[in-house]
Amino acid sequence: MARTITVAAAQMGPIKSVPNPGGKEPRDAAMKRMLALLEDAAAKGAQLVVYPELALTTFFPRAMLTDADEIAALFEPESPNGPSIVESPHLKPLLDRAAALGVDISIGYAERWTDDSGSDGESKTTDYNTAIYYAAASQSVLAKYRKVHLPGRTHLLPEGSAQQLEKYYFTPGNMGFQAFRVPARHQAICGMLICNDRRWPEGWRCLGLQGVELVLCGYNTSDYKPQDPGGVEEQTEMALLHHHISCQSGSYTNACFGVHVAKAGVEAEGAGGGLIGGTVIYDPMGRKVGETATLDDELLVATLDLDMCKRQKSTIFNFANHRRVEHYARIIEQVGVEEPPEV
Ligand code: CDT
Repeated sequence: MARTITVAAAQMGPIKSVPNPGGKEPRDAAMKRMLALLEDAAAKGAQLVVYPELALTTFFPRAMLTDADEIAALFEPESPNGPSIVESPHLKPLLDRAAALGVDISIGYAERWTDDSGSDGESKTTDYNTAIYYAAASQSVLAKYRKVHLPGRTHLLPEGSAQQLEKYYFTPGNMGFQAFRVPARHQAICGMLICNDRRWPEGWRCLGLQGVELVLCGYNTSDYKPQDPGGVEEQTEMALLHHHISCQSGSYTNACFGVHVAKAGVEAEGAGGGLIGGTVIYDPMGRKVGETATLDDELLVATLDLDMCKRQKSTIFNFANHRRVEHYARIIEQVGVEEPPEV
């Protein structure tokens, strides 16, 4: 039997941040749009719908918020004994409808995790940039991934610059790159990345080494930063080029499909408010399966034959036959560049 899965990449247009980034109004409006995309995807035969990074809110790391309540409103509280993300009023309507339609969901959100891992078993809260895979068959979260590569910084650049403050808001993920099976989808081997992760071959390879067949990745990538060289058009073109290079090479060198889903368009006036589109699916040969054309809510639906991964996994990228790990120590032992001494 063919191991096919019909996937919908649910690109979202902007979630406007005004007047209140985490407020009820933008959340309700965004949920309506996500539900409309889900209905459309299900009508087109999708078995899995993939939404962007931080899909429930505007991409708030473009601004430095300092009010604790305002920040808390952007996060989903979770802890080992509840609350749980599946019960979040901000996400439940989507998951409930997905379960009724028999459609799986992968979606990104801001997670506020509290457990007793503090010193002396004290309560400790950590904020992550997170994605989940929700399976309709079991009505449960099959897998969770916390973004490892956080771009940007903890402090503001000079006024007029586009800001990227993920290091201010989030802690790097602590779950590694864990592939997982989806039983109801022919035991598909899936993995998740979030935005900046797609630029790092290390994460892809960790998934590749687990035989990954389908990588799911939502993103918010800015189109223009006044502090960088080049005008809007030139920078946008470059941002799209680097996005495609990263996604294409990740799929090719790990012999897997990749579904990459944008939140696109202008979310906020001022520097850094614009996000690229370019939602795209690549196949294990590195070929583009399809790409969106707008900066709005737009679906990209494709039926993927997971067995297509086998050819590359058993030939040019047969890792067991060809990898030479005795020469790769530098990759895990060294972080920054160490140039050879001058001669
Ligand atoms: N959200 C996210 O990770 N954005 C980063 C912006 C980095 S600046 C090019 C990204 O890698 O797309």
